[in-house]
Amino acid sequence: DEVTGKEKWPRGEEAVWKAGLRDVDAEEKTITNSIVNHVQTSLARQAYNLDNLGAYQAVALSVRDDLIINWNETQLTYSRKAPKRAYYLSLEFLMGRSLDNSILNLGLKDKYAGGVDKLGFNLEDLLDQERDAALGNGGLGRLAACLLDSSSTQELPVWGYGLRYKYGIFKQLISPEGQQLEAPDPWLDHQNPWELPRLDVIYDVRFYGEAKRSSDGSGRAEWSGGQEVVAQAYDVPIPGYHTKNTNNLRLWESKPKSGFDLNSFNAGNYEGAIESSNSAAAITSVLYPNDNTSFGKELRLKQQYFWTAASLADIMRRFKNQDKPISAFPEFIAVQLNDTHPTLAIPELMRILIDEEDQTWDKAWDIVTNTFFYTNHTVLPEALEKWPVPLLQHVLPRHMQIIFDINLFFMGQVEKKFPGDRERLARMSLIEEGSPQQVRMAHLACIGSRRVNGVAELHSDLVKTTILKDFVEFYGISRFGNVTNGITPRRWLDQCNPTLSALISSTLKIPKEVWLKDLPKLEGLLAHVDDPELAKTWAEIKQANKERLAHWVQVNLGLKINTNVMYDIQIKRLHEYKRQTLNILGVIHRYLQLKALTPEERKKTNRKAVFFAGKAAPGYYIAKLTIRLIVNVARIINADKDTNEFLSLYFLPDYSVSLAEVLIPSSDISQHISTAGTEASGTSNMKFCLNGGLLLGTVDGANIEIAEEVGESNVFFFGHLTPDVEDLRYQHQYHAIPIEEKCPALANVLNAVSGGLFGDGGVYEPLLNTIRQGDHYLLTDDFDSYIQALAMVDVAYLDQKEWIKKSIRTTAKMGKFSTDRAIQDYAQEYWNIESAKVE
Ligand code: 9GP
Repeated sequence: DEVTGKEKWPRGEEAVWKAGLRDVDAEEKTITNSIVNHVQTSLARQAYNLDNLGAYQAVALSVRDDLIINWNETQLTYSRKAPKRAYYLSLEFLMGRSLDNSILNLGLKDKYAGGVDKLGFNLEDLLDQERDAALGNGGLGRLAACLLDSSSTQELPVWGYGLRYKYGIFKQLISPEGQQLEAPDPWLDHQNPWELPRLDVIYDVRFYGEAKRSSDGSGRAEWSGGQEVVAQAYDVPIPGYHTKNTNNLRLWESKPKSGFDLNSFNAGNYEGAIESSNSAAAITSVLYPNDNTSFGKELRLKQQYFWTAASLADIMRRFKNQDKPISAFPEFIAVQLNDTHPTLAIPELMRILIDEEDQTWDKAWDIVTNTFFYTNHTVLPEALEKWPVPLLQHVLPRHMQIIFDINLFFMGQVEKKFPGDRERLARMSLIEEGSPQQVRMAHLACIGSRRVNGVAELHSDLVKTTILKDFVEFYGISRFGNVTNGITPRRWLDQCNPTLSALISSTLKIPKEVWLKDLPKLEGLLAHVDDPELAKTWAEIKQANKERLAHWVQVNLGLKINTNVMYDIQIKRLHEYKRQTLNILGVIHRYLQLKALTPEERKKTNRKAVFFAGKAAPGYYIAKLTIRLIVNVARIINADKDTNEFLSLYFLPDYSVSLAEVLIPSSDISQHISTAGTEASGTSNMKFCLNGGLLLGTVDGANIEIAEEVGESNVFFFGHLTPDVEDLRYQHQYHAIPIEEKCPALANVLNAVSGGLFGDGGVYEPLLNTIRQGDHYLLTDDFDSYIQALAMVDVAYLDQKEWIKKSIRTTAKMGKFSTDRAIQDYAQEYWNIESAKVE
């Protein structure tokens, strides 16, 4: 990807080269030619036995050709203009499918549909052949993918760096008893047309061994021995929307440095011979399936170092090609740390600068602290990463030395500013005392970065007043900021809900190519809220989207769902703080109430279908038990002839980006009901609202900013507020009130479950006990107001006219939540980079 800008036409005849270049603004004929060509050559197949999978592959390869051309021009432009660049380091990129997104962004969807049709295939069927690239757990990984889409769309010189896991997030199966089972996701089995292997972009990465400090007083050290593995790059082109700019996502794969050990092989020790190659390959073999929790596993630490070391080596090589003094590094490079996962990049850059580039400690530290930026995505204690000192010392001996040194300097500065404040020193230290001692990665990320941000206003305030409070007092407030998350409206409106997108264009009288890049333009819909024609079509589209979901469920699960009811959806990782438990207990409460009504009374109630989807971390017992409860409640109430017309319940297995694209446009109401102060932002809340679904939620994360935009009368809020939480938890500990007294409605529901109404006598006790004892997530405090909020939703929904108006108003006010805005915030307020348009 390097061009110096000085080169002449390299070799041969320019005219011949140019005549051979493919026209990216392809005509349908060019498209069919290209598809047929790929069928014949790349796939070595023939038209008469081509199935949908083969046709998908040929189409994908043809689209990839277009992407590669734009990718090349983009890299050429960036090399020639040499602007400051930003690198987004994320251990997760939850990309989902690429074909539909690529042809939409290229503006070629109609032409591809036409071309595919002429070849006897249906484009929608081919789109369905693609496997999701599921290299992430949830919101954090999907945010990274949305930000990349926006970086290309905004023509900003940004690259992503991540890992090419052989197995993405596990496939979720549900056993007949309702247990979550996990199966591997071998997503690369069908070849991945969206990546380009770079056999020549490789770096050695070392682990273990010995670090010897030099005795010459330079502060340098030599790190040798141990294990060396190779990082090889795979590039994934990221097309922008209606622009040639196509950024790069570079994913690393681990490989053995020297095939296998020939000596062992010759000695007949075949297993020993491949051992080292296995252990090298293991590094990028699987994504850790934990969301918002950290486990101190050695392999995870190796993943983190492998990826940061390869990425920094690559960034350094590109920088050095520019022939600039090393001190200019931060003028040309900004590196964003997505959560603490890439924090080892801080000591790694120190190591490179001191041990390899001969910089003094002070100069190196100056470069480092002007290069990195850190985004915090959670204040949950169980998610804040800490690595045991002995483990770090063993795996990365040189980095442990550097971390100790950083801490020594830092503690000196703190002592100077707050003399004698030993408690403060202990709180702020990079090293947490205990056995073993642990390295606090959030502290390292904070002191090694130029700026730190949270992902929604409330969350950024919490970062400043809780986990990093001492650091605000030390550095001053200006180091800390907020960038409220966003979503890309291309995937999360135009692609997943094309009819709504078309209706918006015709209502606004603005082509989608304009408003999809300038989302605040949606506000123009407000002028049409009272238009009965718009309301009618708006409602018809929602209805059609419910039918699309019902069709999906029928085909995939063999269940028939009523489409003439309200759709109430909660889709996200299973986690106690996200309170799927509150939702399912609310469903049971509703069921018990319906049972108690006469048939006549029931007819007056609002009918609804409740949907859940989401994965639980394989080791997260309580979360898995919640899934089991949902599945078994669904079994009972869907079979109850008294009530199933009024209330039905579905747990859709194996939640994914692609399933979200079907679920989100169908929702009337979606639930975002975390305990106040626990959900940093949430992003599916934005997706639902953009598609005209209303929000039922707590005053938490980005829900607050959504309500600020759409107006509180258009959202349904309930529950205690963040400042109450600490007191309530204290009361649970020391002044607990029996649940029967505190919240009889909830006690009644718990008794129904305990009593075996949903079978499985006794299995749910550990889950119910989390509420009866301690109730850390405040279900007993919020249940009554939750039920009231659900009742308000029912009342509001019965007035369909007003409901549709709320829905239009909600979509109209979602302009703020585009990742185009978020990436520009990062570009301007943090990285100081400018766009570099590919002409
Ligand atoms: O839990 C947060 C979620 O609220 C947020 O929307 C997402 C993207 O910023 O990050 C999640 N955090 C993590 O997954 C772990 O820090």
